[in-house]
Amino acid sequence: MQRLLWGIRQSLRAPSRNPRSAVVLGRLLGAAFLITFVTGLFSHFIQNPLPGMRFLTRPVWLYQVSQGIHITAGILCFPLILAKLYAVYPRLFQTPPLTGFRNLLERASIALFVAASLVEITTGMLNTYQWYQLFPFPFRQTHYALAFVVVGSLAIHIAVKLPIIARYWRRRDALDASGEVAPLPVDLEDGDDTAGRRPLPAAGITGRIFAWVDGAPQPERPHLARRGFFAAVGAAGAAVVALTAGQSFRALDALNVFAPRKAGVGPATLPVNRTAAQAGVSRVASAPDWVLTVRAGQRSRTYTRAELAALPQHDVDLPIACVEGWSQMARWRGPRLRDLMDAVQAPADAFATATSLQKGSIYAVSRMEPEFARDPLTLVALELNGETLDLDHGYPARLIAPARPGVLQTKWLSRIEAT
Ligand SMILES: Nc1nc2c(c(=O)[nH]1)N[C@H]1C(S)=C(S)[C@@H](COP(=O)(O)O)O[C@H]1N2
Ligand SMILES: [Mo]
Repeated sequence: MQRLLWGIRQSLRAPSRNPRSAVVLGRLLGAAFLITFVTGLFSHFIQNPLPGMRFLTRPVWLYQVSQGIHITAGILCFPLILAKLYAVYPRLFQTPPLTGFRNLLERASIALFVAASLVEITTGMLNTYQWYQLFPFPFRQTHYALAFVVVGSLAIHIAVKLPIIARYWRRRDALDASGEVAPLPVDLEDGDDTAGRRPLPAAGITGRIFAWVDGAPQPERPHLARRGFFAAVGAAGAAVVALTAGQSFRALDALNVFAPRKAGVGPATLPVNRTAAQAGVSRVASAPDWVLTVRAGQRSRTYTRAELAALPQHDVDLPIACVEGWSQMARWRGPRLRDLMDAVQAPADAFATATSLQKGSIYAVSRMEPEFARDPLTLVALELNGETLDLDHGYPARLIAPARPGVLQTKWLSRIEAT
């Protein structure tokens, strides 16, 4: 039994577990969380704008890059958070388990932070594979709400740990003359409440167990050195990023092993997110009597596909940039939305609400701010990469606009209303 405890202590005392490692990892993790939070808010508000919100329409790849960063930084959180937990988890077994109010706050906020962030990144990751069915709650609302729990508990955690963070922030303060990480000063130990005092002895059986653990022999030689630890974390981080980021960043496409979609695979070489069959529109979307209705107040017009094709046609290069992280540039051709809006004399500051033939899906309607509706690059697309739009890409006609998320690029259009 003493041997077993000795083994536990040995592994808990790895030199990579020290306040400096915790601070360095914390900084990286903090940066990754901040980046995912900010890009996440952008994605949230462009899909659910508050009244009066306006958005940039250039660069056309703004959403593509922002969401690519969101997913990539989110994936990077996995190795970072595991490393951070590895570096600090012996703290779970501190003796005694609570030393005061500050310590209670610290432990509660870290418990909440760890739990919320693991759920956040795991469901986010599953969502990129479209495995929404795996959890019994709506993804979008949960992901959004949890983000605030994560950021809030992180803020408390940082506030409580600030003295330690400051003490170990700079390398030259963190290491002593021999290059070793300086031991945590007694007054910075978890739970400042006990500073300068002996911790209260824990009572009863738990107290005896803790005393026994404390009395176990100390390890003589470290296990895993600090350098090796950071090299391993760096390699794991680089690997998960390199093996998935290709879905968002073309330069890494060849390495895109794990990400769910491959560039260039699909009709007209563009991946499909939801097929016509999955959306239940195959029959209505291929009906010969299809028309697009465009309305502004009392004025309305209908267009057959041939009539749309007879309007002035424009070619634009715009990406499909899915919230799930994959994206791809494509060439689209069709009439401008603003020409259709003008034909029914829609006011210049009108929003455009596009409705799909698809029924009962949140993707079936997309509301567009005037800056997108009036943009010369916003088309009712009839062709993709030089071919008639495939049924799975939204035939007979779909919306395509710059700097917007894929979910708002509505396929199988039925109506466009100026609102
Ligand atoms: N009507 C409708 N439009 C839709 C969708 C949908 O499910 N239904 N999916 C959206 C999503 S999530 C994306 S990423 C893009 C993908 O376009 P693509 O399938 O042509 O690549 O279409 C969008 N348009
Ligand atoms: Mo999407």
